[in-house]
Amino acid sequence: MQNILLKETNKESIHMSGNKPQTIIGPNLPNIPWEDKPTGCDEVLWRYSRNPVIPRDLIPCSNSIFNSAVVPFEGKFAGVFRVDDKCRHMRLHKGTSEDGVNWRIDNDPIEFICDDPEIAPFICGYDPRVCWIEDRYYVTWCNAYHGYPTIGVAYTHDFKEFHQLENAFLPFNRNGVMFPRKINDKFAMLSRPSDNGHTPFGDIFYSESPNMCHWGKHRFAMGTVNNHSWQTTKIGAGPIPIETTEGWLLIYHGVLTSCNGFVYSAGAALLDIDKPWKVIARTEPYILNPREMYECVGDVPNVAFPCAALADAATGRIAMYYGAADTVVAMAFTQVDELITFIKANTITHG
Ligand code: BMA
Repeated sequence: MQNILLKETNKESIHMSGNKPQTIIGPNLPNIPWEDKPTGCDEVLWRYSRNPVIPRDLIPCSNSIFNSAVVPFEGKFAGVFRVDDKCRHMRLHKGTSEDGVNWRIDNDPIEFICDDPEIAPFICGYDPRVCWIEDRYYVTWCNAYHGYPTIGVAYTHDFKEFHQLENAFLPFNRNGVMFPRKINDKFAMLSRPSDNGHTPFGDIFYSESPNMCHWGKHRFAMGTVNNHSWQTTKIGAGPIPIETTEGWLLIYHGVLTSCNGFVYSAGAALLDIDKPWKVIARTEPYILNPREMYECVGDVPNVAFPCAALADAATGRIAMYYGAADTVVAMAFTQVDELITFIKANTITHG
């Protein structure tokens, strides 16, 4: 399990960083997947040369495996994976990995332990995120409650038993993404109120909770950008925000509606540490958009949908996981100082 005492180590590594600023406030994770930026690449985020890392047919039942969440676990890695099965039911499966690249995913879906029959029936679940807070891993996902999408919540200590809690919000909502520590003594979550279909709108809101059951103090955080950009139609939080000395680093998805349908790209923002609904800076250009074959061709073409990131405070390395074309899982890398510099240099000044 992660050790929050490591935060102390990282304060040291910030001071000891010499001429390269190291700005992640979090654990040192020297074993996260990594590949140096290819020579000649001028992107702030670069794709893994072995993409996609998880094929659609990794397990017998899978039609596709994508939009999935990965965390450090007991010195290795664990995750919750979106598996659409061959009946096209949307399910959540757990998995483990020694290296964060090669995964063993359970053949059977997670069976959540829930003693409340009002919320226990599992209709479908998708787009999970996993977040370590204090003493356990919290899982959030898009859950169907009476058939309507909302934010499902569960926790696990061991990636064996998953205990389901109350849904965080009323329908309709998607992309519930928790912060990795309490903020102002409250649990904190970003979400994207939506509709019962493919949602042709959507902004990101911030909510807090004293107990992981009752959520309130909802604040508008970030909206779409109405000048025909990659983030014009809707946006949604991606991986768990990464704490840095410059603010919360949030990677998020944005959607453009083309004459051929939605196009999902990714951008990044810096949010205020104590009031994360205040945006410090936010990229006008995308940092990743669908252009490789595995991002453009699949069950839903033209989708790059980030759901997880591993960050090593000592080196500033970030390894991001994203679903590609609603079919496979791919990875991309960046350096925290490079990404923060890019966000500040390319921030939106309008919209
Ligand atoms: C969204 C979600 C995502 C999916 C995306 C593109 O509404 O369903 O899971 O990746 O659409 O199809």
